[in-house]
Amino acid sequence: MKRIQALAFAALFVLTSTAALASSHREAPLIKEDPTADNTDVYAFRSPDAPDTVTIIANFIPLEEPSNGPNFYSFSDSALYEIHIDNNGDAREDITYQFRFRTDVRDNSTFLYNTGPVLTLDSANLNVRQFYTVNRVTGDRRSSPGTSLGSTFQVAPANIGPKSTPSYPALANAAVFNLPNNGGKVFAGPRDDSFFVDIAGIVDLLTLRPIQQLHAVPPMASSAPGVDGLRGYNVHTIAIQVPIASLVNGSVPTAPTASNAVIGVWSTTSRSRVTVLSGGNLLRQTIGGTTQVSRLGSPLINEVVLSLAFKDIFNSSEPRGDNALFTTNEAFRNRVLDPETAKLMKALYGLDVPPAPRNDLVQVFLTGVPGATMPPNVTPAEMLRLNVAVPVTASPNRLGVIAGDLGGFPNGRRLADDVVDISLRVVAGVLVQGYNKQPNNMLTDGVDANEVPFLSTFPYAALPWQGFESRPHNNAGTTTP
Ligand SMILES: [Ca+2]
Ligand SMILES: [Ca+2]
Ligand SMILES: [Ca+2]
Ligand SMILES: [Ca+2]
Repeated sequence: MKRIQALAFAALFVLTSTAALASSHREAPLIKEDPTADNTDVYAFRSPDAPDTVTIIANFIPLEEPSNGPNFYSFSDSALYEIHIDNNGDAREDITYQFRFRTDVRDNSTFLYNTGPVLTLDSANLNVRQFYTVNRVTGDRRSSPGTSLGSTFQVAPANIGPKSTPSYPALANAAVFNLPNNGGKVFAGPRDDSFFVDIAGIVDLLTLRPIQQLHAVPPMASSAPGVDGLRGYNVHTIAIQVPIASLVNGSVPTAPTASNAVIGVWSTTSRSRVTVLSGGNLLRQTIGGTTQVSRLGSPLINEVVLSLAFKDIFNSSEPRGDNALFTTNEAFRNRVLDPETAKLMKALYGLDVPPAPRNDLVQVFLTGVPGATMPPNVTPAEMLRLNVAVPVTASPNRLGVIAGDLGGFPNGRRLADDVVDISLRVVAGVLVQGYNKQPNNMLTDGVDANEVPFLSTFPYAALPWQGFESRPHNNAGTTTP
């Protein structure tokens, strides 16, 4: 009986906390009903091939099945997608890039997405096209419409198959556009999901397939590898590459200790407050202002840390409100200071984890790490913090800072950073003296890398899986035609 109670207790932990180790895919009750607005991951890093720039990538639409035609996945024409940057540590955005999409159908007398091979973006055979505008707002994102950086950028089309998109890499490359005044580059379109994780294992009571015998001395790693649950699936990516000079407050910092070296990055999606559906030809109209429905910075907090009670609140909140919530709401504060996932590790695996209060997690989640990613006079807030003066690492380590690679997570986040393993180990206490020990510092889901290599140039994320040959999860398809 006691064992059943313990298991039920453990199951509760899992249900309320770890399902979401899939970064931010369907992580909260309301957003899972709205995939086109669901921000799955945010990345921010100094560009390895253009180190005077920062690349920011925001992914949307979890678990896109690549062959999902004829109405292929697209960005929502009625959503506002935004990337925010706080460059002075006060938890308020100083720069916002806004993206608004519109779909153009050449001929609505056919149901076809394309009426023949599509070799170029302006091909007359491409019946359904999506275009977008980019605006740059300084200061409060709602205070002004900002400056238009262009209104005719085209979204890369779907990777359909050998007859429709026979030269997909060139087609997708044509969807990389320059921003005006040497302001950088922009891309929007489908890509392989850069995130990698054994979702199935983690939601099955935090099963870490490679680590079956944590109590053995030394702990034994079995030969069972993890299963990348996102293998073969696509997402929709918005990527920008912009000069560091255009992001920081003041001149470009030359040393990581410079007072303006750390920027905070997060992405949001907003929708109209009112949507009216009417019969007849099923008109859908939106009325009035927008409200935020998705928020994502660090891949950790709304996943590993927050309970169901806070997940929808988080998606509608802004970083400027985090500190008040943290200081006045005991339940919220305890999510960080005494996290469920750490208790779960103790309950399920008997792991020796640090006792609460976990001030090490406050640094990782809310303030940045002193001497690395914490701005001076920081207002605690959840965002992805990047020190833009830390050099690009020549040979990156997937474990980032905890493995001594200061160019990776939680100093920003690169595509190949294994944030699941890093998160498991950080929650298990590897940043706390006395807890950086086996097996705490061995935790892994057994998926160490994306299933296909990332690109060496912008937009870095791998090409999307092709519909015709796709076998999601079994990896029998190809990302190129
Ligand atoms: Ca999400
Ligand atoms: Ca600010
Ligand atoms: Ca992938
Ligand atoms: Ca991993």
